[in-house]
Amino acid sequence: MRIDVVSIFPGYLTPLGLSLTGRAQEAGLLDVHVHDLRDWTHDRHRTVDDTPYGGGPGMVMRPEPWGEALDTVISTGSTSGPGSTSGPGSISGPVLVVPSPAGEPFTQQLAGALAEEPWLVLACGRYEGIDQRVIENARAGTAVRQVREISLGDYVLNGGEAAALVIVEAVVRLLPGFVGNPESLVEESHGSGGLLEAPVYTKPPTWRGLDVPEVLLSGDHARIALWRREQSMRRTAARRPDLLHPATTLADLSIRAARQGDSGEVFTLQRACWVSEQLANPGVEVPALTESFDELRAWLTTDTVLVAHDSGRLVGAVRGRLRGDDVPAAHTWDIGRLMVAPDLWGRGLGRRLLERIESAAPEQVEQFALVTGARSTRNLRMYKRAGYRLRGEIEPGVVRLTKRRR
Ligand code: 6GU
Repeated sequence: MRIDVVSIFPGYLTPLGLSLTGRAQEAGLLDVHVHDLRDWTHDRHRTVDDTPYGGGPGMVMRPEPWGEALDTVISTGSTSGPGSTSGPGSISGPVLVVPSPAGEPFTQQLAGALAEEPWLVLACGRYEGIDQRVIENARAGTAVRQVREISLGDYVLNGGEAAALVIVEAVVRLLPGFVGNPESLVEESHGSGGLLEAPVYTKPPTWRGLDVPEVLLSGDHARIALWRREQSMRRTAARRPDLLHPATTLADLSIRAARQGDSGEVFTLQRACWVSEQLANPGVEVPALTESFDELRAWLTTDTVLVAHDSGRLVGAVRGRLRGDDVPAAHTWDIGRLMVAPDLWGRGLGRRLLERIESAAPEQVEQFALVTGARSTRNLRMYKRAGYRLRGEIEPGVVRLTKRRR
């Protein structure tokens, strides 16, 4: 693999000659070239930055030195490095990596993808960043295969150099033939398992009064594997619960008419949703919490009920009907039991279900009506945004809202 790094602090990248990356270079697996961006300036002060258009703090890196630097680095690498030895018909040119706090998250998966590339060019920005046209221009042309703006995490560094060191180290250790024991790659945190590693110990068995866990000295490999698995789960649950329950993107969302077989899940979801409703509205009777399973099954099949699924899980539901305790006439569509799994609140699913149940109303319907707790502020905000107007209290702590059908 060839790696070019462009920076105004080339000295910052000297560690690339040490340790793992140093050995990879000696082994001929890696060919690193560090360039000083100021070599492509033409004024006496070797200026690389200027004030931002539109105002604001800090300085922005000017596009001209970057454009010239990348042109030269890429054309030189194409005629001398492994980039030029890539087989006929393969797409040549490097992947341009731009470390930036505004980039896509750097993950083990992305490191693995970059490790498959024959050539990376890293452009280290300083100050507030590089003029965006440098990235746009690289994306628009054919000199680079791909441009990836990459962030290490949710914090701000002063420049891309430290990030470039991190990215190079994570990538280079994945190069084929690099780590002596390939198994040590598979087992690692964020490797295939997706869990944090169990704690590790070595000799002596007792140190400052602390013993190595007995199981690790037992020689019982099945027990050891089980113990490590359990430790991994505990650590992950405590420190990185997000790894156990990856955020649902709602990318796989589907909404359909409810069936009798959905009643168990709707019943459970309803309990989960209306507990917080009850807590927000003390003293108000919440029928959705007290009704029996049989009562739910009754309306699930007679009324118009829609259910939302994401990745096979029931995550939302809503009910529409023409009769209702507070519905004055048959031209009113009574909407109720709008529920969304609490871990998915704030992603617009309630609004989508509301729109779907509105359009499911029969033709004669002229207005939509619903009720909610007077103190259910998130519900009220959502209904108001959706065009509903408050019609007053129908009983203490319970308000009615309506909206004309358009
Ligand atoms: Cl890649 N660059 C900078 N400047 N700050 C960062 C970062 C990168 N990742 C997190 N913070």
